[in-house]
Parts: sequence; C-alpha cells; structure tokens
Amino acid sequence: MKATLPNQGRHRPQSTGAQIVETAQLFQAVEEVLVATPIIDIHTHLFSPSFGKLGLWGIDELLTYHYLEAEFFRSSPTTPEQYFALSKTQQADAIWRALFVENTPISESARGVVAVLKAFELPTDSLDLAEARAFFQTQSLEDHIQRVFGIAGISLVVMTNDPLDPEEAPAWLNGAREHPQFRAVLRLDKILRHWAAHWQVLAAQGYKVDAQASGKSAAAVQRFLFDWYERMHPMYMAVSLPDTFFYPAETLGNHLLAEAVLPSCRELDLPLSLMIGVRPQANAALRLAGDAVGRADLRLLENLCRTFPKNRFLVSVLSRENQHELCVYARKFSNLMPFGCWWFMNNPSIVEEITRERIEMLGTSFIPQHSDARVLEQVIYKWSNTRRTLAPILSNAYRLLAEDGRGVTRNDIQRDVTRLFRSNADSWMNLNGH
Ligand code: HDL
Ligand code: ZN
Repeated sequence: MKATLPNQGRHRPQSTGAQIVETAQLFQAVEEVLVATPIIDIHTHLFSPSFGKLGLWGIDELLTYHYLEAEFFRSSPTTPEQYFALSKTQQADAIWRALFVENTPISESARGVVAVLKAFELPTDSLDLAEARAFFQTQSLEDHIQRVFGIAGISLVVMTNDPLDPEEAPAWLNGAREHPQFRAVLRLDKILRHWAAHWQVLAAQGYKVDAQASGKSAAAVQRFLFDWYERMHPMYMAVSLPDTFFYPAETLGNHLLAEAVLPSCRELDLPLSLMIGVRPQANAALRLAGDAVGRADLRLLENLCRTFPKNRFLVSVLSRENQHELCVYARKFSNLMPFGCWWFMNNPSIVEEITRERIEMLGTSFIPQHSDARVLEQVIYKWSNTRRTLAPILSNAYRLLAEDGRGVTRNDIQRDVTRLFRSNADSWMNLNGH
C-alpha cells in the first residue's frame, strides 16, 4: 500500500482571504509579495542626515566603495599608494574608466552601480561621469533619501554607530536628531577588540577603567554602555570578530564580553550581533578593502548560547564553509538568529546556496539578508538583487510543498515574507513594527 503523506486526500479548508496559488503562478505571486513588502535593513553603515558628511551618497562615493577599489587594483596599473593620493573625484574617474569603460561591469559590485544609474534614468555607458555628477549634485538629501528608500522598497535602515569614533561621537554628544527611518546600533569593536588603543578615551571621560580592564573596569564599561544606550537607543549591540576568535578563552576581550557587554544586553533587553570570520588587513595597503575571510571555529557559538541562555545572539558569518554549521547551531539554540549573507557572501551564487539551506533547515525562522550598505544608493541594487535571488528559491520551496501535499495561499506567502524580512527582526529588536 502506497504510504500517504500528511494532508494527502483531505481537502484543506480554503484559507480565508485567498485561494491556494496554482503552482504555475507561485513565482509571480512570490515576486509580487517581495516587491510589495517593505524591508527592514538590519545592518548598514548609513547615517541619517544629522550626521552630515558621515553619511555617504552620490556617484563618487558609489564608485569609491571599497568593494570596487579591490576590483580596480586588479584591472589598473595604478598602485594603492598612487590611488590613495588622488582626490575622491580622480579616484572615481579612475575606477569608472578601468571597470566600466575599459572593461565590462559584470562583477556584483560594478553591476550594482549600473543598476543605480538606471534607477535614476542616467546613462549607464558614458565615457565620463559628468551627467551623473550633475544629477546627484542637484538632489536635496532628505528628498533623495525618501526616493531611494522607495525605489529600494525598504522602510527602515539600522546604522552602525561607534561611540569611540572621534568624528561620530561629537554628533551624538551635540544631540544628533533621531530620524524615524534610521535606527542606531552600539558598535563595540574598539572595546572588545582594541581595548589597548581606546581604554584611555573612556578613562578621560571619567569611567574608572585601566589598561588591563581589571578591578571595577567591567562595571565602568557597563556604565559607559548604559550612558550610550540613553543617547542612541540602539536596536542591538554589535561586534565584528576575526576568524581566530573563540569563547571561552582567557582574553581581555572575552572578560569584557562576559562581564560587561552580555550583562548589559540582558539588562537592556538587547540582542548582541556577532559578525564572525574577518581576517583583518590581509593586505593593509588596500585600507578598508584589505580585509579577507577565514573559517572560524563555531563551537564558540555553542559555548556562548549555552553559557548565556538569557542573551539573544544575532549572528552572521563570513566564511562560506561556516554557513552550514551556523544553520545547525540555530537548530540547537533558539537564542541564536542567523542573519544576512555578509560581505563576500553577498553574491547571488552564494546567497542562493545559503538561503536554500536555511529554508531547508530553519523554515522562516531566520533573517535572510541585510545590505551592509555604506553608500545610500547601494540599497537600491542590494535589495533588488536579494528579491531577484529569493523569488525562485521561495517559490520553489512552495512548489515542493504543493507536490508533497499542501498548497499555499497568497496570505501564507505574505505571512512568510513578512516574517523573514520584518517580524523576525522586529520581535528580536523591539522595532515596534517600523
Ligand atoms: O564590520 C562590518 O560591519 C563589515 O561589514 C565591514 O564594515 C566591511 O568593511 C563591509 O563593509 N562589508 O560589507
Ligand atoms: Zn558591516
């Protein structure tokens, strides 16, 4: 007798509000729901207008993105020393010439600039940047932000805010105005990874800390975090960690993590974002473009999630080899939320692999993507690429489900897309549905 799958033979009551979507219509239905659902972008390096020059936008910033700088040095005889001696305009001209005129812009980052130019109906194959520059120079920032968010289909971006950054800290201390579409994050790299170079800044501000983070230093760091929580109202705390990071280990950073940061996150009901797997400055001559990737020992996650069950960990890993383990650990610990296809992972070939294995192992209990945008207009291509890559993956998951005995309605698709791109983040960060 042929085994019957669950629900086979029984007619599922029609879900209220919509019919079961025919298999042949699934792709179109998923595409439409993805386009119609405003996304919460949970990790960017964007800044709201009150941060002035810290907020990057326009064609020269788009072209001098460190992803493109790395590609430029492979297609030009210009050395990094020569390049970094140029003005921003000269750098953008050099990158445009090398990657967009002398070669075809088929890399992910180069094609992204083409997509932004097309979104504003600017020429995408000019020999120079005159027309693009004239366009961006005539935009007023607040209107431009609304137009960019509208094209990208995002409702909110989460920033990366460093209380020890000498340029950014004054903006907060001078009362940077909150912006409804830009939410803050308390970034902790200088505390957890570079204490030796930065502890004196805290000491100068009256926090009783020392070079060894001994004695009452952890309590003072906790007070520092509470003080900045009051200023920033962050969605979470965050740190980028090298591939060599491990927990537990007798390190100063781990001491502050366990004795200051994690207790503060519990007290303030905030997740901690761990972005793991950078090999910092593999080629320092490339500056921001000089970081590489390494496979981490993700038993650190097992140890952290088990040791700190009351903390919530948002985790993104940089090595392709770590992605599958991250999914398995997410199955073991519900205080672990995998998010995004980070940095060198944010390419369709890898996004597809990562997203399929996450759906197969986690259903819709993960956050598929963040943009990591550093330049405002990048959200346009980063989110259109995400929608383009996800539509076939999600519709295929529904096709398989239908073949195995259960159809989905458009309401089901809307519920799932809303969970993936909004309510998983909302419930973890108390975004109150923004
Ligand atoms: O540490 C991070 O937040 C990374 O995203 C780095 O900023 C990296 O340089 C980057 O921009 N990746 O996309
Ligand atoms: Zn980032």
